[in-house]
Formats: sequence, structure tokens, C-alpha cells
Amino acid sequence: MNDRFLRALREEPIDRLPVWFMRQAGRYLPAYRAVKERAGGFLALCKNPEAATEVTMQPVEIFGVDAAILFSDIMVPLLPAVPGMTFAPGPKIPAPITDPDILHEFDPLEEVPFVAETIQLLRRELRVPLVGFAGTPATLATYLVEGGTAKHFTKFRRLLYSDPQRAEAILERLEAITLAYLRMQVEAGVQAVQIFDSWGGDLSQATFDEFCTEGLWRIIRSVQEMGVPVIFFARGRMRDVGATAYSVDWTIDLEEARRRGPVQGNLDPAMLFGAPKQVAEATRAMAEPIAGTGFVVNLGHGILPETPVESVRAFVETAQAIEV
Ligand code: 1CP
Repeated sequence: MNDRFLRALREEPIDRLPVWFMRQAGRYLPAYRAVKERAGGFLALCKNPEAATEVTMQPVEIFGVDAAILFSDIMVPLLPAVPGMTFAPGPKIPAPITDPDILHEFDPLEEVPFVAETIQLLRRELRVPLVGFAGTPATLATYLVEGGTAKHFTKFRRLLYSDPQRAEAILERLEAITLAYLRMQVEAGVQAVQIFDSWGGDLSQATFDEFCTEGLWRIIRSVQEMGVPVIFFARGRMRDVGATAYSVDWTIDLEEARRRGPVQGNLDPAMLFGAPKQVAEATRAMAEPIAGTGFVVNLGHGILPETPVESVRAFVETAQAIEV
């Protein structure tokens, strides 16, 4: 078992840097596109444990990354409450949701059984740790209130000020759903959890504290109490929510972030469109100054579609060759 990813999160000695990257199973890989087509599309792929296992393992087999991330989507736990959700490729909802009562109590084993089945299959196959994940309540609410992907996500922010009680009620329901979903994942076998706060960075610190901070502390504490480390990913900001490690984007100074605790990141995924030699240089420039335990090499956000596979290979191989 390759456990250097988990050892780095615990700040235990490691032989070399662990590396994996967000959205590592994805459209840039021809092998992924083939399985997705065979499965009948993105959602069908998420619901098919054998196919989801296959695409989760692809980047481990192709590049030798040191962790696998469950193939699914942050919107999957909302499928039971939001029938008719599609992906095109971002989430799309038939009608925007602002009624908290739609977000009923959630039994993940009953309502999305394919997630636990995929995790169990993966644990039998994998020789690297499996990362489970969820979106934050505010990020999920952003898509629900908007009705899907948008250019400027302003509707949820507007709701926070125009009807704070309703916003609060939505966030409370989403916290309960997220907690149930993550507990199920840990019980099924994930060895770390990453929480994606893709849109929380858009909120002022005061608004984030008013609506988000306490709920995130509760979610993260509960997962940690189950013995599993929690990585908190956010864009553009570092906010203290009690996480084991923080996944930061390329606008954050990595050395400064590392002083606060274990850290993951943070190459700009656009940099992978450079030639392999440039990618190798950029990876060394990013990682060498903080090479050692407590650091997991990753990108600053998900890998982009159409990223050249050779540059991805240069990123992974360079990171794995850096001395610790
Ligand atoms: O057609 C396709 O192939 C669908 C594209 C796709 C994929 C590959 C979507 C739709 N989701 C996913 C998988 C996914 N999504 C993973 C899988 C694990 C991995 O291999 O890394 C994860 C962790 C996510 C998480 C996710 N989904 C986030 C958080 C991370 C982030 O990028 O900020 C968000 C915001 C989503 C929503 C979503 N789902 C899909 C897309 C294209 C999007 C983004 C839409 C938008 O930007 O508004």
C-alpha cells in the first residue's frame, strides 16, 4: 500500500512527495471519454459502480499518481431531491430551487447506493489511498438557487441579503445532507475527504462567517472524529475551518500557507498547456521550496479539458523526482 499521501497529511516522514490532481479522471483523457460514451453519459457513468471504478483508476494506472479520487460529482447527493438534474457538462436543474423543504432528509445508502458500491469496489482494487469528497453547503446552494452553471453566480449571494432566513434554512438542510453523505463515504471506505468550496471565496469574510464558518467546522470535525483527514479546497482565499490540510490555488503563496499547516496545491492548471519542459520547470519552482512532509503536490483547481497528456505526465514525474 502506497500511503505517502496520508503520511504527508499527518506530517509523518515520507520518501518522496505525493502527487495527485483534481478532476484527474476527466475529459482530457481519451480513455475516460471512451468509458463515458460506453456508459451512456456522465450521470450514467456516476451511477455505474464498475464504470466509475474504471475511470477512477485510469489516472493511477496511466500516470502513477499517489491518490485516487472517487469518480462522482458534488451534485450527486442532491439527485434524490432534485429529479431531472442533468450535466451539460456542468449541472443543470429544471427549475431553480429556493424552497428548503425540497431538501428532505437524505439516506445515502438507500437513495444513492451506487456511491458506496463504487467505494467498496475501489478499495478492493486500489493500491493508493481513496479520497472521497463533497461540496460545501454554500457551493451546492449556489448551483441550486442559480438552476445550474452561470457566468456570474449572483443569485445565491442576493438571497443571502434579501431573504437571509431562507438562505440559512437552505444551508442548514445542505449541511445535514453533506454530513450524511460524508459519513456514508467514510463507512464505505474512503481514507481522506476533500471538501470543495468552489464558490465560497466569492463571499466577504463577514458574510462567510455569518452563514458558513460554523457549519463547516461542524462538518469537518465530524469527519475527523471518524478518524479521517479532511482537506479543504477554496479558490483565492484561505479561511480557517478546522481542516487537516488546505488545498490552495495559484493566487496563494504556498510557503506562507505551509506555515499554517499541511497544504496541497497549487500549480495553475493552465500551465499544463506549456511544453513538457516548461511544465517540469514550473513544477520544480512550485514544489522545491516546500518539499517535505506536510505538502501534497496538486493543481490549484481542476485540470482543464484538452490538457495535453504529455504535460500531465511531466507534471507527475517531475513532482515525484523532487528530493525531500
Ligand atoms: O462530460 C463530462 O465529462 C462531465 C464533466 C464533469 C466531471 C468529469 C463534471 C460535471 N463533474 C465531473 C467530475 C467531478 N466533479 C469530480 C470527480 C473526481 C475527479 O476525478 O477529480 C469532482 C471532484 C467534481 C467536483 C465538482 N463538480 C466541483 C468542485 C470542484 C471545482 O471544480 O470547483 C464543482 C464546482 C462541480 C460542478 C460541476 N460538475 C461538472 C462540471 C463541469 C462542473 C463545474 C461547472 C461550473 O464551473 O459551474
